[in-house]
Amino acid sequence: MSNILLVEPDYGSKFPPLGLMKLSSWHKQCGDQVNFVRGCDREKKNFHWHRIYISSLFTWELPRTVKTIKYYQQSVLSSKDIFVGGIGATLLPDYIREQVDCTIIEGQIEQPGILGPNSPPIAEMVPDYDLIQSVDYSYTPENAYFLRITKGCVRSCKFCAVPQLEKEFGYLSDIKDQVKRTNNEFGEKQHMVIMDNNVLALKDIEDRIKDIRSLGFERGAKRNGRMMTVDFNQGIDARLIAKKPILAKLLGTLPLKPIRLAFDFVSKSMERDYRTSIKLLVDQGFGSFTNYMLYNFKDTPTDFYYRLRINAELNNQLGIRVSGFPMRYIPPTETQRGYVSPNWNWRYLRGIQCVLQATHGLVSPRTEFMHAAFGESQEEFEEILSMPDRYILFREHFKHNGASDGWRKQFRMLSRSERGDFLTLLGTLHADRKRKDAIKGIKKFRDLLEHYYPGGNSPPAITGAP
Ligand code: B12
Repeated sequence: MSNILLVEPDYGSKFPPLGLMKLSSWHKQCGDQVNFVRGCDREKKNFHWHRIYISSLFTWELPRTVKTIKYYQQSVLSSKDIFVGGIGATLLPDYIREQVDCTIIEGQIEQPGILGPNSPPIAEMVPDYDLIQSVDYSYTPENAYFLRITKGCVRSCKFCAVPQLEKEFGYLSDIKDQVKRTNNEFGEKQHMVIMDNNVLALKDIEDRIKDIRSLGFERGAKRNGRMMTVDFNQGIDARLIAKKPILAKLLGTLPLKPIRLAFDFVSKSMERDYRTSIKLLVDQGFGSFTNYMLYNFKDTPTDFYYRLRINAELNNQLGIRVSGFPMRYIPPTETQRGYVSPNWNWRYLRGIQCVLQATHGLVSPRTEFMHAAFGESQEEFEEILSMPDRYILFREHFKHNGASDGWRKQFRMLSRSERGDFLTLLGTLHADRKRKDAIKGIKKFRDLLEHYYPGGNSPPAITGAP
């Protein structure tokens, strides 16, 4: 019997660490003693472990992941007994390798023998849902199956890491089998989260949807008096639905909540397909959408505002709720969150983050709220994003005491090119460690800067804003 420690670095994680949960199932089957912890834990560090597994997720959390690996270095006989895997480790293994000695497992564990002579294909294991009960951290949604039917994607969007992570699109595993095995070991669950990258591209999707229904997840189904739901969490491909309207009909047989599409860029065909697929889904009785909207990639602020307007228009036209879920692009090569694409500037990105802070990341489907949050015109949109954080976050308060009106007056006196210079200056100052000194030397824009850095000082940081 071996003593096994599974560690999820203490970054924010919505979903449970499924990779570790699968590893747990395997080790428990082997009769090993399995422990799970989040982050750096002194008690666990002081113990001797035969093996430690450390997961990784987003690349911008790799610095914290490396710190965690270093923390547990003395808790194993050899640093090679620390196994590190998951998405971050697959995308940027060298970042880890250059800083700390450990065994890095890149990619999916679909073959036997990867973790030792008799190790099984971990990807096929049922996650150990009991594992996460041992920590005082809430993963959401609770009481859900976390499933994958396919791997990879038929598209190769330049902004997406999936082509690197899962090279070929294909069938992964039988959902009925996954659910049955989970039920046998952990009991039935109320909800289903399906994490496929692009499930609708499956040729036999009709049969797979039938599988979901056969597991009791039919439109309107209840369990213990409560609605059962299915969430295709990564969104479904509007372009495929527009091309094959039967897909909307099939989806209409499932209890989808929320229903997620993506509107990631502006092009004539994308806009047409997006509108068409929403209409097709509305015909199936769906009235509430949460749609991913990528920004800070190749798009411009104008494109972004245009997409917000289309959502507002669809709300009004069809009497539905289309909430936008903006997703800020961060290249898969980045280990920090600060990336600013050439078409954007730091202030605008920060402005969007501030607007979204109050709404848990969602853009309200109601036109009047959308207008209040992001402005009634492109010009107003850009003006709102240019404002100091405090004026965006506490708009009513600063409007009331006149501070934001004072700012607006000064800002509107700038020419278009001066505004560009000013926004660039704000980005530079944000990154400047000796900001206070730098501000002292600035003459132009002096009064306006006072709103952002009163007396050269930074107002208290706004959590969540990069
Ligand atoms: C589910 C998911 C989410 C969930 C949350 C996940 C979580 N745990 O909290 C939600 C929907 C909230 C989400 C949000 C976002 N996500 Co996301 N998400 C995913 C998705 C679909 C799956 C990740 C996952 O949980 N996999 C579960 C594990 C079991 O699967 P696996 O990694 O395949 O596991 C295998 C191996 O990796 C390995 N393994 C796994 N763990 C371990 C551990 C050890 C020790 C070992 C040895 C092996 C091992 O073995 C497993 C079996 O083979 C991936 C895309 C993908 N296809 O992977 C994107 C992905 C990770 N997300 C991504 C992004 C960009 C985002 C967002 C930033 C989107 C946005 N712009 O707002 C947000 C960020 C949220 C935040 N906190 O800041 C990018 C990350 C790129 C990057 N630079 O890191 C990805 C890769 C998607 C993409 N299209 O590019 N996401």
